[in-house]
Formats: sequence, structure tokens, C-alpha cells
Amino acid sequence: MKKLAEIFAASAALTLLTLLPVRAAEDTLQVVQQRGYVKCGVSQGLPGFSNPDDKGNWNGIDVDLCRAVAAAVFGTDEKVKFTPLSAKERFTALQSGEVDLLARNTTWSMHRDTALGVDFTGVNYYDGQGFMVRAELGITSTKELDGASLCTNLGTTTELNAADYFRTHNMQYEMVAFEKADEAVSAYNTGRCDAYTTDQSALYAQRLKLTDPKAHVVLPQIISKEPLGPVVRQGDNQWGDIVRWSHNAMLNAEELGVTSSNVETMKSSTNPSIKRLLGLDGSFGANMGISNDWAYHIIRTVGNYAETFERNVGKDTPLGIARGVNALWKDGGLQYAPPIR
Ligand SMILES: N[C@@H](CCC(=O)N[C@@H](CS)C(=O)NCC(=O)O)C(=O)O
Repeated sequence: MKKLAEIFAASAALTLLTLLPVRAAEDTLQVVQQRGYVKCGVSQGLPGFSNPDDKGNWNGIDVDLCRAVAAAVFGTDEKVKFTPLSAKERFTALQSGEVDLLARNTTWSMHRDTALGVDFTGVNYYDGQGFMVRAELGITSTKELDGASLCTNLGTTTELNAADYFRTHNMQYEMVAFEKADEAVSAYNTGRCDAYTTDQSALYAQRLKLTDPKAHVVLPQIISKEPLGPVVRQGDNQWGDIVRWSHNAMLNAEELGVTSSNVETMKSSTNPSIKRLLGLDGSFGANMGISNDWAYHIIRTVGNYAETFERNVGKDTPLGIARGVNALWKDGGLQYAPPIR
């Protein structure tokens, strides 16, 4: 009897399940279009990447990626709002729908990509973990950091890499991790730690916030791979495509010599790759549910990848970073976008 009752209950549950409406696949594009702007999760303030000025205007290479997505969707890079997120809270904010994407110096790792219900759509900055120390210590190599106390942030790959590195090299260390980036910087600044460790680009950025930036050196070694890129929720492929191709459009534009200053004249180019990029041939935008001139608007308003790199983190900025591994593949770097065709 008990068995029969169980079978009955199970089949009733099954019937109920089939009667329930099937949950529609998430449509972030539609939500964004109805809302009228993109919600982009950024850092709490990292010069060159995502940083607010005194008027509260955000800028940086990550911020430009958010703007590019807005330009692709709305034809203007202004329809975007920024949500500052700590390293620890960033994935929850994305999962819960508080933001439509993360563009926040976030390392693409297998665990994050496969276990958190999120997807990485590319790499907008190739980085690696480094260390900054006081110049007066005369340290030149990470190998000399045995016994050091390290300031950094909670919920980062930084903590995990440091554990691996020190263990592998039989070195002792004390990790002092903070939730807020500025807390870590100020702890290092006031001498609470011997070293500050994070992505090397961020070391250059955070050094600018120290009382005497010149009194600190960034060690040349890197101890990890930190491919930093935008992140979306898993399961909404169309939205993922829009974010992925917004970045790819900027890379392809650089490769084809299309810039924010020459994009209007480039409209009369006979180069088939440029015509496809600018939406004058094919239906590449329509295939993603947006206008065919999506990339034209990205280039017109934000520029190509070289423009955003040089404007935010390049040689003539306070960060002074060379293109290095972030050069295009044809110039010996790692930045390579699949073709628009
Ligand atoms: N790329 C690493 C580290 C990212 C990270 O959050 N770094 C800190 C230290 S620079 C940071 O971004 N702080 C700025 C902030 O939280 O606003 C990761 O994805 O875990």
C-alpha cells in the first residue's frame, strides 16, 4: 500500500510540474532595453580600470567596456550606470541580477567559470600577480619575501596564488586581507604590511594613492596568470554574445585602423572587413538582437582598443603601462579577436 501511495504522489508531482509554465530563458537584452540603461558592476575605485573622478564620473578601461556595451545596445555610450562592488561581493551581485555584467578586473579562472553560474566573455587585459615593497628595503625579487606580511583583498585569486607561491617555495608569510581595496592600500601605506600584493597593473594604480609613491617599487616578477575580463550570468547566450563582441569589435577596429576620429570617413571604405565592422554589409547586429551599426557606435563613442588602452592605462597616463602582452597578436601580443564575418 505504502508503495502505491508513493507512486501516486510521485506521478501527481510530475503532473504538477508539467502544468507549471516553463521558465523562459533569461533575456537580459530585453530587460536592459526596457530599463533604458545597462547596469555595470565595477570596482570600488581602481585608477585606469574603473575609477570615479571628483564629480562622480567613472572612467577606465573596464568602464569603457561597459560604455561600449551601452553603445552597442542603445547607440550611445551614456546609457549605463555603474555599481561599485568589492571583490568579495561581485559574483553575488551578478548572480542576483543587481548588475547586467561585471567589468571589474576579474580573473577568468576555471572555478569561477564552471561553478558560479557565470560566464567569462573574453579578456580585456592580460595581467599577472605582483608585489610592491618599500624601496628602502632594497628587495629586488619575490624570493626575498620569506616571512613577509602581505596586504591584499578578500575574495580574490591573489590570496590563493600567494598561498601556492609561498608554499611551493617553502617560504613563510602572513596574509592580511581586507574587504575594501582602500583599507588594504592604507594598511600597506601605514606600514601594517611589508608588501602589497595584487594584479601587477593594480599595483601601479594603487601606488598612486600612497603618501609617497616614489618610495615604493613594484617587483618585476609575476607569480600567476590573471586574465581579466567581463563576466555575465550563465544561460543567456545572446547577452553574452553582445558583451563578447563589443570587446571584439574594439580589437578588430584597432586591427583595421578604424578609430573614433576616422570612423566617419571609414564609412566609405571599400575594405569588406571594415564594411562588415561598421554594419554596412551583413546583419551581424540583427543576429544579436541589436542594430547593425552597433560597432560603429562603439568606435564612434568609445574608440578602438588602442584608444581605450592608451587613454586609461597607457604610456602617457599616470599608470604608464606599455602594451606588452596586451598588444594585438599581429604586433606580438595576445589580444586576438575572431573575425566579423
Ligand atoms: N584579479 C583578481 C583581483 C581583483 C581585485 O579585486 N583586486 C583588488 C585589489 S587591487 C581590487 O580590485 N580592488 C579595487 C576595488 O575593490 O575597488 C581577482 O579577480 O580576484
